[in-house]
Amino acid sequence: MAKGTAETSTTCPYCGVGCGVTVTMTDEQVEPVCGTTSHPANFGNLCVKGSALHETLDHTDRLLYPTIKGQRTSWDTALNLIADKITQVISTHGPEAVAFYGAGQMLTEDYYAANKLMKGFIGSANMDTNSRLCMASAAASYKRSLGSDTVPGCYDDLELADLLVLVGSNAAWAHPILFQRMVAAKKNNPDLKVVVIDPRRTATCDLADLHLAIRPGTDTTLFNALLAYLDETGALDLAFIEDHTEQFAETLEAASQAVDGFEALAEITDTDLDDLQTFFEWFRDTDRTVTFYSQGVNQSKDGTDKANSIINLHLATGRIGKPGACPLSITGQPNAMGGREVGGLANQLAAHMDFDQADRVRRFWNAPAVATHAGLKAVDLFDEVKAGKIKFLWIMSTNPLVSMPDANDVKEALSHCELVVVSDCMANTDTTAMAHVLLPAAGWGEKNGTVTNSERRISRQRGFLPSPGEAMPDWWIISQVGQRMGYEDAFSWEHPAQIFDEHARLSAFENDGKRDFDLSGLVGMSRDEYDAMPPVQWPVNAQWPRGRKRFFDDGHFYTRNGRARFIAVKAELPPQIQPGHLLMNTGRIRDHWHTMTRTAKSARLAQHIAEPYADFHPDDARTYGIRDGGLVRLFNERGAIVVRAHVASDGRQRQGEIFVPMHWTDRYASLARMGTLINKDNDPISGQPALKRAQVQAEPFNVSWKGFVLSRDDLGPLGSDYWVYNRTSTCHMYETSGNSDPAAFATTLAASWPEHEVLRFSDPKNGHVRVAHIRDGRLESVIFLHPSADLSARSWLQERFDDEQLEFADRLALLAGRPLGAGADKGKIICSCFQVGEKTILEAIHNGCESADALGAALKCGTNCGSCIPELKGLVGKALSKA
Ligand SMILES: Nc1nc2c(c(=O)[nH]1)N[C@H]1C(S)=C(S)[C@@H](COP(=O)(O)OP(=O)(O)OC[C@H]3O[C@@H](n4cnc5c(=O)[nH]c(N)nc54)[C@H](O)[C@@H]3O)O[C@H]1N2
Ligand SMILES: Nc1nc2c(c(=O)[nH]1)N[C@H]1C(S)=C(S)[C@@H](COP(=O)(O)OP(=O)(O)OC[C@H]3O[C@@H](n4cnc5c(=O)[nH]c(N)nc54)[C@H](O)[C@@H]3O)O[C@H]1N2
Ligand code: SF4
Ligand SMILES: [Mo]
Repeated sequence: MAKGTAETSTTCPYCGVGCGVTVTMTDEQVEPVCGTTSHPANFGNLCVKGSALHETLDHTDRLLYPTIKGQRTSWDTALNLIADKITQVISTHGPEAVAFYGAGQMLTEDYYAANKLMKGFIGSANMDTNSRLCMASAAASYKRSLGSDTVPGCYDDLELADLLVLVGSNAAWAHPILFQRMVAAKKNNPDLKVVVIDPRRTATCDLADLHLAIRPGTDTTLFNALLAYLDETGALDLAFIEDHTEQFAETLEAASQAVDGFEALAEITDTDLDDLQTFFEWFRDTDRTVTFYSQGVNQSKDGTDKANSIINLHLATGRIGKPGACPLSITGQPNAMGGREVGGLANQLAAHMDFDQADRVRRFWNAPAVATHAGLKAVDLFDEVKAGKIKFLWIMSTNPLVSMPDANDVKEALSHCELVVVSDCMANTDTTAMAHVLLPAAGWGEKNGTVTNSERRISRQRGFLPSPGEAMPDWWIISQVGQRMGYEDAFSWEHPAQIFDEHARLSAFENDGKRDFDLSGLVGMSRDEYDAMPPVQWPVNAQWPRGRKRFFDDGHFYTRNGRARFIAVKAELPPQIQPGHLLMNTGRIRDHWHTMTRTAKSARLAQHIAEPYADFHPDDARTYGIRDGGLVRLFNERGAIVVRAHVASDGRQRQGEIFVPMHWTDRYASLARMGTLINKDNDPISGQPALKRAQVQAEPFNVSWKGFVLSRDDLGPLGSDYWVYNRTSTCHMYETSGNSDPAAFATTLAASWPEHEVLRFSDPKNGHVRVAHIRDGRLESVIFLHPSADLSARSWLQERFDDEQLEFADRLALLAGRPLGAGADKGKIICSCFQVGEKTILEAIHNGCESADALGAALKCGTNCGSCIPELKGLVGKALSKA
């Protein structure tokens, strides 16, 4: 290592794959991060979000100091205010009037502290988390069936399987490193078949031998029919059913009533009969089957049943806990699993214990008021806030004004609460705007602790940077409040290692093999041992000192009688779509993370998809008069958004349905919080909202001009009818459109620019405006507006923000937007890692690079993280079919 260089191994803060990341600091500079070769989740690979981590660490927009009603204050004042308010609310209204709302992005130690304070010392279980929106149904289904919230398998199973069934998962974009492992597995094992079950044809389908583009919500019917088919064709593992399970007969009976034959099934699921038959045969004939599922399953009104219908299939065939055979629900957030372990959800207590074990937890914590019954789940929790019953609400590490269903109602709810506290790293999220007290949290790279990934693997997050301003780790903030409420002993930790130790001891407390979650083997680690702790899959105990890959291979389950339970699930038909409405499906894109507070900082990530959009089937676009690339207004009785319309002429979108990404907020777009359109329907068992479903109407959003604004400074909300904010590597960039007079809009934006610093081109008759602001020879801003011209080429203008002094020729060219002479534009960036644009790629295809590999060899695109390979293949396919 070079002089002044330090290396830290830590874990990626994004998705539940939980990749190891190695960070090198050279003279206090963070070098581009790499994957940790020895980490068993990723073996050195990183996806595009992971590899852009170092680009998100600057302090722009960071929340630096505690504030009360917008005024800076000291930690002491803020913490005392919170402790006093909680104490007062408890004494006047009881503990049920206090609530916490956390996230699967808190570290286990943070989460443990918050859960202990609420469920042990405040005395209610009103601590819920955004995991309610994410994997509550998966957790509920495991508990119903296996007796515990235990993920049976591991990532290696993906490589050992002969059949991978991906249900409601767009792993290519949402779990890219696991997707790459699947891609590699298929290369190594030509017999491996991949089936994708998703109403949309996503990038994940690139790997599919079979894609079932089912009618949304018909999964349970499909899996019930499959169970009946397995029975009819003699494919059940009768010995396993007999020895290790119960309730099979009634479950099969219910499943058999699902549909009558393939034709009926094809009709209900709106899929091809032959495809269904193929899928059923493959499932019947393949012992090594992994069913990998995510939000298309969980975020449904019947999410728990859907998940159980999958688990039923695996129990019926004995395909659980065996190499290459298991149901594998995949978690989204880096520490969704850790949240489940500490009891972050309102219906759990701690360390996989339920409220019937409250006494055990009380004795361990020596706590005065351990909650004895479940608290409010997210949707109900915010309803109670709105009803004025919750007087104190503390939101940590999540942005519910964007991510909750009926997001405008959540906004209104917060305005009814006596005290809203928000802990976040960022100052200006949609949710921080509603807080009375803001607490600056230390972010990734600044804090220490652990996270657990989708295969139960606990990994260390290690800090390598100081926190800016007065930001502090969440566990510290929470324990300070605990101390100030009078519980000095219970919250006296000085380091997360002590919290982890307590967490491990609680998991071991009076366990004796009765509970799946057991970290007894990690009790009593020294600080050094904690710091050096390698990634390990729980449980870690005397029987499994190095962790356990798979559960249930021994046929033992954590139900009272040790048998797994089949769950009879009745498939409900999806609701009728009202005439004139479209079914809105929502989800993720490749390069943004949730509400974008971190990924929007990386210019590279912003390029892949720069605007909020809706994918339309061409027939629907025609019906509603929507043009590809035009703006569309989506609305219903709850809200409205305006996004870019993409007309999917490649068959990726089913008719009558649209897809809208979840990411854009009021910070990044004029009107794009799609959560405002979704109602509060949720699963009766898990309480997980049906976030994949809303009925909306669509109409063109007509504008008379469009254009862009580039600026050295962040201009905040732009004030035009439509705008979207993006960072570029040199400046801030707004896409904008409007109906008002474009010249007047430009004049308002330029109001503060001294006239002698302004270059102007204006053709008011044609609505054509170009303005540039140059100060001391440096470019400060440009505004380009036009009713119709294609203003997409702008990379040259962006580069000018890097010039200390504009060249004379460039000044002349400024309002042309391109250098005098030619200057090629790369087009839309497809490969973020190597900044390879669509135009460059199409040109290379034209010149004979007719596969993703050939493109990689010529342009390097797709050769680092590989996330863009499906798109490269798509471009090749499209170009070749055109030719
Ligand atoms: N790039 C990126 N990656 C992420 C995240 C991110 O924000 N950005 N977030 C992380 C988090 S927290 C999560 S939870 C995961 C989510 O990961 P995924 O669940 O894979 O992602 P989504 O895009 O939410 O939804 C997956 C698919 O469900 C499909 N679907 C909708 N309705 C149905 C249905 O009725 N049946 C079936 N079978 N499918 C349906 C959708 O069309 C969609 O393609 O991603 C994680 N990874
Ligand atoms: N319609 C629709 N809605 C959805 C979904 C969907 O598919 N469709 N998906 C749902 C799912 S699965 C999820 S997981 C949620 C995600 O939704 P959210 O949790 O609301 O989204 P994030 O942007 O991840 O919010 C995390 C916040 O925590 C802050 N933060 C980051 N690190 C820290 C830290 O260490 N400490 C503290 N205190 N703050 C920190 C970030 O700046 C950010 O403001 O959205 C849900 N909502
Ligand atoms: S797949 Fe990408 S986002 Fe997910 S943990 Fe790995 S590097 Fe991070
Ligand atoms: Mo999630």
